[in-house]
Amino acid sequence: MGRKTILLLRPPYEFTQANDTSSLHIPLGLLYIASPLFDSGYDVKVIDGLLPDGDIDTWQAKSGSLYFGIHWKDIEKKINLLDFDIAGISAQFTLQFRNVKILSKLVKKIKPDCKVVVGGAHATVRHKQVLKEIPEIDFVIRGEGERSFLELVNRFYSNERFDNISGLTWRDRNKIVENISPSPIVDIDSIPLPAYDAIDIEKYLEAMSRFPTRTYYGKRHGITVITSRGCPFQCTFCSVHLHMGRRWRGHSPEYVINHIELLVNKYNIKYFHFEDDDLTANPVRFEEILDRIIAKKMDIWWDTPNGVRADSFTQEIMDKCKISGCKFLIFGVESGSQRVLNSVIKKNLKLKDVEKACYYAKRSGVISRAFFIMGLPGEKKNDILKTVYFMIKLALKYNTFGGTGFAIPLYGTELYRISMEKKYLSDEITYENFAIAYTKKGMLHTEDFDPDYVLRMIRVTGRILYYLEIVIFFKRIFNSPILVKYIFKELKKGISIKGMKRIFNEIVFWLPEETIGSSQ
Ligand code: B12
Ligand code: SF4
Repeated sequence: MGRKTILLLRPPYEFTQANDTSSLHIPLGLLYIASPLFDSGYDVKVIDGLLPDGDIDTWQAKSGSLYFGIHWKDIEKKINLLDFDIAGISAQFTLQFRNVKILSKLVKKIKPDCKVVVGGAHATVRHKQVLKEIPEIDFVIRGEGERSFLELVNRFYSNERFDNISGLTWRDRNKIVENISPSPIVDIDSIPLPAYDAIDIEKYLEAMSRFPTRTYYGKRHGITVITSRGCPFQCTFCSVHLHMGRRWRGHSPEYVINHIELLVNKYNIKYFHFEDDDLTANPVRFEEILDRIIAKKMDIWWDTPNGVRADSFTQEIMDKCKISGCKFLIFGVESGSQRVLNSVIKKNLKLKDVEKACYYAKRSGVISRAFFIMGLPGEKKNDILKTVYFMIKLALKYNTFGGTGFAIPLYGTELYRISMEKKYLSDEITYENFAIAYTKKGMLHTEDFDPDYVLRMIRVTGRILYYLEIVIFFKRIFNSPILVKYIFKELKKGISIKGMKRIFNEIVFWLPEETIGSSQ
């Protein structure tokens, strides 16, 4: 008997009225679950709907929806070529869940006897609803999938029952059965590295140079690397504990360095987005990772687009961030009101520590930014104003520019519970409303504010910060003949609007360190 093939899939990306930018990234969760399967003798095929195949990358489906990635009919052709009994689909985002539904139906239409398994952040939280709503889905795996998916596959092929696979919710004839909760994988170094060979990384890198990715102006293409899982904090708006747990588990520095070296040596990737839930939870481990990157002269770039806690930095660690190739740090600050941080969000973060971290960053020449949220139940207008002032202060004093998002009641969070109980939702949670809430206008109103007020405050803050950036731009140019020369050189080459934007960013955020200054 030949090797059994397990098919892993991710749907293409559906644009919404509110969200019209695509983002291309490798299907990391699927690569993690693929590794133990390969190690146990299965063959794994990945069909990633997000990776454009051929010339067409954006297309309109019959439903009228606009998509980025591979057309449904081409996904169908690809599935048709494979012989498999089990298909695993990633359901990471609530926003994209209706495409998981379409994909599950497509898989079952082509292969009615196969088993469809879904996993990921959204599926974990909505496991029972997912099975109720979509008869084509047979199993949901909650939480980390490396062990339970392999267990499920093994049992399927040896005709065993699924009763005691932890973290599994499944259809036992007509009943939906919820097995015991998954326990987090404690020794995470025992998890094999993601099976990068299951995809054509070259193709991703090539496509990334044509489409927006998180890498700054395309000099090096970055990919996500996760060095730890879980977060012990209890921020009310956050959902990561629901699938990654509150118990923090870090890979050893050896494991992390091996991982990075594999990506550098085998795939020539030299830019890494560390997107852990809590990268710096153990500052000693974090510092050791930086020490090793420096000692090995790895010549990599890295950043933290997902946000890091500001209270775990010292000047020494910050200097090491700079030397080891940090391109920018984003601090998850959320509010400029200490009251909100303490008793509304429960973030357990002090604003004075945020300022310290921004100060260290400025002194070390590390670009720093910050995430903020507005429109949280319990926040007063006065708190929102404090956030605006704090954002301006960070920009002026430390060159730390903040971005603000609306409070989003993700399923399963404390914020969701409060919003439902107190009827703070302005709109039903539908696909479109969720998408709008991410980018256009929040969906929460309380006794203290409505979505219009929050939108106004976010816009005003954005505008103030925008003008501050322009001021910084000219201040830097006037203070630096090197920059004037640099701009002239670029202009001589004949520069496009895109190129001008790039130079603007370089000057405000990146170049050259000596103009950043080091006094408070
Ligand atoms: C990196 C990241 C991104 C990156 C890239 C994603 C990627 N590479 O896959 C980008 C920038 C694209 C992104 C965008 C967004 N993100 Co994001 N992102 C993350 C982040 C920080 C890490 C994801 C990751 O790579 N984890 C590492 C792997 C190992 O974990 P994993 O993918 O969860 O996979 C494991 C399990 O879930 C499971 N599993 C996963 N798939 C499958 C499939 C099967 C069959 C099985 C059995 C198991 C299984 O097994 C895997 C191994 O253990 C997570 C936070 C988190 N902790 O998950 C948020 C997270 C997934 N994002 C989130 C959100 C909300 C967004 C945005 C909507 C944000 C925004 N403001 O626009 C957008 C949505 C984009 C879209 N497509 O619509 C939420 C999702 C919550 C939800 N219910 O929707 C998360 C959980 C963070 C949060 N706020 O709580 N994100
Ligand atoms: S610190 Fe970050 S990951 Fe941890 S609970 Fe708060 S928002 Fe979530």
